[in-house]
Amino acid sequence: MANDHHSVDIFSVIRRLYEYNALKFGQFKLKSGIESPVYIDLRTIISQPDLMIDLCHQYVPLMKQCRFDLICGVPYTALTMATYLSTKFRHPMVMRRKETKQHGTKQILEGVYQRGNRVLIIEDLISSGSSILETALTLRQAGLIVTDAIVFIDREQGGIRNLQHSDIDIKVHSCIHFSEMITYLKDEGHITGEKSSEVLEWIQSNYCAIPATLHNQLALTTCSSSWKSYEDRARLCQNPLGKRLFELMAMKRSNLCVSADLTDCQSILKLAELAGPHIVMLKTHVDIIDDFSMDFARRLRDLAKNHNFILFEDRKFADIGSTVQKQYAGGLFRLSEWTDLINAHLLPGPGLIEALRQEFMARSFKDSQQRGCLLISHLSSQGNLVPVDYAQEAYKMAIKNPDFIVGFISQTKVCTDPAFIHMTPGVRIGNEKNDKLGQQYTTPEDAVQNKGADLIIVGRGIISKLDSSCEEFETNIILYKQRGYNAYINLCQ
Ligand code: 5IU
Repeated sequence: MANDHHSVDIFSVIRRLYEYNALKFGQFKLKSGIESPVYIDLRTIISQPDLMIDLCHQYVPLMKQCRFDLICGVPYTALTMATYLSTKFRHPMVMRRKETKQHGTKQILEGVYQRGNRVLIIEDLISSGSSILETALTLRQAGLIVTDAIVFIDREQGGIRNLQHSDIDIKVHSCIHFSEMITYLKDEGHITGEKSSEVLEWIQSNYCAIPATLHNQLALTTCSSSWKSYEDRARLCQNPLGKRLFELMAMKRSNLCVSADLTDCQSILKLAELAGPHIVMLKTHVDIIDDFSMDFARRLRDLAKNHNFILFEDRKFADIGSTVQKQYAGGLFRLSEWTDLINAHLLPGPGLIEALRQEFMARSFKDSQQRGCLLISHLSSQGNLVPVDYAQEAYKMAIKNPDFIVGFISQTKVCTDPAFIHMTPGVRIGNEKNDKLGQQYTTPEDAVQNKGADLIIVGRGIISKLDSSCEEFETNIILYKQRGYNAYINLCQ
């Protein structure tokens, strides 16, 4: 990088930004709908070339700390800054389009680059980090390496930390922090002490998250470049049940779990018999069965053995460890004696997981059956109150217990670790988009390709055909099996 002899104090830039009305104080409605007492609009400075130049030079010392071949400005505001830095210091630039061109080459990335080139992202300010992430995703999809970004102002609303997330891993450098800027404006008498406290308080209590849809896209992007077959994933699994599940999925060419939400034993056994050849898992809710008996459980187990599928009781444990142990091992249902897989909520904390681990160990010692647990990271129902950071906590819990946590019941990707499975309910082919009681449906393709499902869970879409002819039942279940499996295989292309 050429030496930069253009030295201008950053606070003089801040003062001029304030004078030119690029920093505004008052009441502003943001894109998100939230009212903010401050508004930063660096777009206006394209009409103030001297200020633009002085602002751009603030990036230079930080650029010296980064290793890169190319620079890329986040559209639109930072394009001007990136262009100045590119031409002034002879750094080749690439440009990301915000919208794909409808004609010509349909390129989303303009400029000359080679896979493996390192790109430094230039941005004007960061709040959640979403804009930087969007640009980084496009660059990474083109085979470019993104490790660093530089922003002029860090709004201190969580963006820098958001981008440190292990799935994203971008280090963001900032020329100035929002609080430093406000303190300077207060000390110089441009804003009152009262205004400064109000604005600082507002910033502190308005953390900005990266939208789940974008995060999901990220996990899928990372995934598609490292797509693995079920066989490969079986080899990476540390727990025997997860390993067996991936092996079954590869062998049966199926990623289908049927949810046997039926209320009598006879119908469930009929479903297991008919669905058995096409599924890798049958999910039960034993507490909805009117005539449950351990004899039924044994017959179901025999069918699972004959047709080679896993039994999953969707029990959703959510109590303190000692109660969960009793719920799992005892009562009318004695789940530990016949189910392979159960699931649990994280809300009660690690005691619950430890309780299940102890029970699993004790039982496996006696009967050497493989057992596993899924963590609930999301729910498919509309308006559910599962917090956004639940999925991250689920992942943390899973990596602490890879010997018996098989994966997640999820609606978006929790992690890119191929050893953990993502299973997604709320799947149905047809016109139903919901069931009027909160359930939300999507197609097998959407579940696998957009929501990150490795395995789809289908209830009414399949069991509604149980009373139809055997052919009709079979045609329908094969359709689910093929669409779910093909969606996974298509991801590798
Ligand atoms: N199930 C969900 N959503 C969830 C979880 C479990 O639907 O988030 I966790 C269960 C409920 C039902 C099955 O047993 O999956 C879905 O059945 P339908 O495909 O009939 O909606």
